[in-house]
Amino acid sequence: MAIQTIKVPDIGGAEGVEVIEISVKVGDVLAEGDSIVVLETDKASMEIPADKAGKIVAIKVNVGDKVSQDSILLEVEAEGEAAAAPQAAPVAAPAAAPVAAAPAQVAASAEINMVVPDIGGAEGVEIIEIAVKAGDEVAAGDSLVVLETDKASMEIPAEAAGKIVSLAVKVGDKVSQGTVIGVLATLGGAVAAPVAAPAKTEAAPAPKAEAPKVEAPKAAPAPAAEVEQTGDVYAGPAVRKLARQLGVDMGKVSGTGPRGRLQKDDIRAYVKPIVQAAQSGASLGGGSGIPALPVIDYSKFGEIEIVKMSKIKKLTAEAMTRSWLNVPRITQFDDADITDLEAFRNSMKAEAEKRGSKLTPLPFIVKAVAAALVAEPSFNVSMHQDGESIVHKKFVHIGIAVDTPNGLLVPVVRNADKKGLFELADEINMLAKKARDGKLTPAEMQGGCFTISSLGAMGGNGFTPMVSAPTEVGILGVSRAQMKPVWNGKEFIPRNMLPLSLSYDHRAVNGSDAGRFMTYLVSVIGDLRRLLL
Ligand code: CAO
Repeated sequence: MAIQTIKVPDIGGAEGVEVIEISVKVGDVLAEGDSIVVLETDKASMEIPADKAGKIVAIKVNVGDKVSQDSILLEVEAEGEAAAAPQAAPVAAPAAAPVAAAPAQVAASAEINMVVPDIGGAEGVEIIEIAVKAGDEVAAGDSLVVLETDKASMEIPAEAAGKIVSLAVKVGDKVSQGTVIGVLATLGGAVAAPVAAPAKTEAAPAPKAEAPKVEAPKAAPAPAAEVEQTGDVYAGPAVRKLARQLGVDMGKVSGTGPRGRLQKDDIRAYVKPIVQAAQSGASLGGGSGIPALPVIDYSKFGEIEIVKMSKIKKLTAEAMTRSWLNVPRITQFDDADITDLEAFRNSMKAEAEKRGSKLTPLPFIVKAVAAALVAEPSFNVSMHQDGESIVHKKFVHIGIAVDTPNGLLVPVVRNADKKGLFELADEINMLAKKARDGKLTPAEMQGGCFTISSLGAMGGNGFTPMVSAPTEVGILGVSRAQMKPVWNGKEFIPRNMLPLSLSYDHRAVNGSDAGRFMTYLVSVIGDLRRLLL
């Protein structure tokens, strides 16, 4: 495969033009016409498209470099003979280099027809934006309409100052050189710009078949500030097109390019959270107005590997973000004294083993939580989607967070308040095994009223679990029990203390409800005889 260079085409004689953006990287496979760099004079920006297809093997310029016609930009490994037309065909024309307009037709009444100037021979070019309306006063050079081919967008400026009398076109119309855009009443009847110039000039020779890759062919040597902006937006044609395709109001997007120029990634970053929020179906609120996170290229800092997340991890990430953004969450901490519970559990171990059960502290905690949900029903609710009502549940189904190789799953123990300790232990073990084997059914993960997330086997003093919204309003985090000195009024005595963290949705649950729930829970765990009361 031959290595070929891509050079700066004819940019209308402009010299030492700054490279403000490099849109590609080594290894990218270019198609002909793909934007590779953006150049900028003090008056205009120009996207330089590839005139050859191929894989980029070297980039010969850096942002900030100054280039002129024939400066080498890239080296590509061209695909076969696919190299495109020779350099003679320019793809960029500087706004500073005037492309003379078709002659304006001066009416005796000082009203002139505003017409589409020479647009490089392109025919049937779509109007994508109309920047003025009848009655507007314009200065010479003000943008009237924006045209777009599939490769370039062009602003058509007013060639004289005056008042727009009428418009003859609308968005979506197809126009060519000479098409009348509307009628302009010129100031004092004078047409500011010379109009007799031929359709083409040396400075902007006609490009190949398509329209020139310019941001604004000028009908007259007008000030080119508008070239880079429509309204307050500073963006190239490819970015404008993407924004239009996605229905994005570019004025709402912050540009991260040089001098605030909008880039495609800015548009994507703006759209992504909106789409994600819409897809997540979050109905109890929304994440609008949340600024997008910047896109970071970590390979700049060292070697990296990108691994796709499992389906479960992706769903968990979505659920966590939903919860984080929608639920005003509070977490309350306390320690439960499990000295007696542990003594009882150890005394039951042999019996448990005999019947094939594994009795960890967890079934005791499930039993205590079930009792707390009955005693303090303020936690056994969901926020109604109308945002004004609370759904009270007359059943006690408890979710158990299970860590699996593919991510977090939460199977649900149904009617936990009506089950004995061995039954709970067996069911938790069965569900945890099914979760790890990837055999849980959707029904086994639905209907939970409250979740317990136990990291007790792993360690830690406490954590702030996330409420599973919208179905639940509370979740209990269980950390590792340890012996601590506890003051009994006379002396410090060693007690086995279990750290608990209770997170709750403060829309549904008040701090006093949470305080009562936690106090009850701690008292039951501390003395299981309370379950009999
Ligand atoms: N303090 C001290 N020891 C504890 C404990 C605690 N709070 N909880 C459990 N242990 C002990 C158990 O008694 C057991 O020891 P023995 O074998 O000597 O009895 C050991 O730790 C291992 O317990 P286990 O993990 O096998 O069983 P479990 O009933 O405690 O938990 C399950 C079951 C499924 C909840 C757990 O395996 C699991 O997956 N936990 C992770 C949950 C999770 O990821 N939560 C985070 C969600 S948010 O990201």
